[in-house]
Amino acid sequence: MKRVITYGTFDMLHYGHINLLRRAKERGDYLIVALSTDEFNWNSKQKKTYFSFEKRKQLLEAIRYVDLVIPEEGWEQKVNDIKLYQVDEFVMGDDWKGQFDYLADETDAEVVYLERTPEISTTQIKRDLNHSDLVTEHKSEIS
Ligand code: C2G
Repeated sequence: MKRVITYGTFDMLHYGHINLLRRAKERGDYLIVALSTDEFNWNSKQKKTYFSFEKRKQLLEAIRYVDLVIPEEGWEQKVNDIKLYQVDEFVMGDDWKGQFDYLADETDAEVVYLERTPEISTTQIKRDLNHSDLVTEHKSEIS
């Protein structure tokens, strides 16, 4: 059984995340997602998530490609996770290309970067929603 792991915040789940998870699962038989906790997001990634860890975990567990969700509490847990869960392949979107190559030296896992899905991101969704509010407000003012 080939075991794959990937890491992320997965806030406001969108098709870019799903494309990543689908392709990660296609590379093996069992996919583990290490989901960033609220504390890790805030303290280490300066990310304030829209959904809490529990809600983001619930969403990920509903995805057919995902077999197990574990917490990501820090940058340094990856080597231990790979050993503990006997992971064969570590997968990330290629916005992280090169950042995790050290894992191939420190573990038996392969490191694979998959192409990001263009145009979509949680930040973009928030930006678009804010802009649409402004436009709506503006229209209501002039109508
Ligand atoms: N992703 C993607 N295409 C997008 C958006 C995201 O392929 N349009 C991928 C990212 O490359 C990442 C995964 O989806 O592999 C999760 O993205 P984020 O939730 O933004 O995760 P990130 O904040 O990059 O956290 O230790 C690693 C970090 O936890 C990664």
